[in-house]
Amino acid sequence: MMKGYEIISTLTDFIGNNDIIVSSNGNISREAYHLLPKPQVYLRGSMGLPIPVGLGLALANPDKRIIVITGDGNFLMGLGSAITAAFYKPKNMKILILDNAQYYTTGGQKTVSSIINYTRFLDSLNIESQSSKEASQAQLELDLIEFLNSKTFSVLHLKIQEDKRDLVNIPWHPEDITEKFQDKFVNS
Ligand SMILES: Cc1ncc(C[n+]2csc(CCOP(=O)(O)OP(=O)(O)O)c2C)c(N)n1
Repeated sequence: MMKGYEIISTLTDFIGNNDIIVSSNGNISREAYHLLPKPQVYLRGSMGLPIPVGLGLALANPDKRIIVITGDGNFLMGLGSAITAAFYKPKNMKILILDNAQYYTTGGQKTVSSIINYTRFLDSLNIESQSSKEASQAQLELDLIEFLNSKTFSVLHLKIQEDKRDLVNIPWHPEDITEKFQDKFVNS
């Protein structure tokens, strides 16, 4: 299994100025802050928000591609919003689930993600999706290309290994993040 940061780092090769990345709070936002071009929408504090925030951005900005990176804990906490997103299916919205089956950020407590058959669950919502466990680097690149270039709302679910990287927290307050994001994407 790959590690979350290897996947986020690979993603950097496939994104451009037209993309807005929304990352879930905790470790994933820290990785996104360290690895992706700045600024992006790094959620801090509350869990469960990456899909609702991503959905709002996708519906309001049809000319931009919105890529949500979410941990499985965040995905489960905001599950209702995943179903709302599946209802609206904005074609410019892509959801990458990094599933380590734990709340890594707060000490590795187990989530209940392992009970979900993601392929069947996402199929039942008529979502274009891929789910994988043992991706090689080459396979990951192919999966990311297909996921990002898909002409429709799509989800990529990847089982990952925990990170064990000690990253410092994002040095920007939420207000700074909003301001920098607006400067880049709204006022330009
Ligand atoms: C509403 C809420 N509950 C609990 C927390 C504490 N908390 C912060 S990050 C996190 C874990 C997030 O898990 P996941 O999305 O799976 O990402 P991972 O940490 O595994 O990368 C928890 C429990 C919080 N910030 N907000």
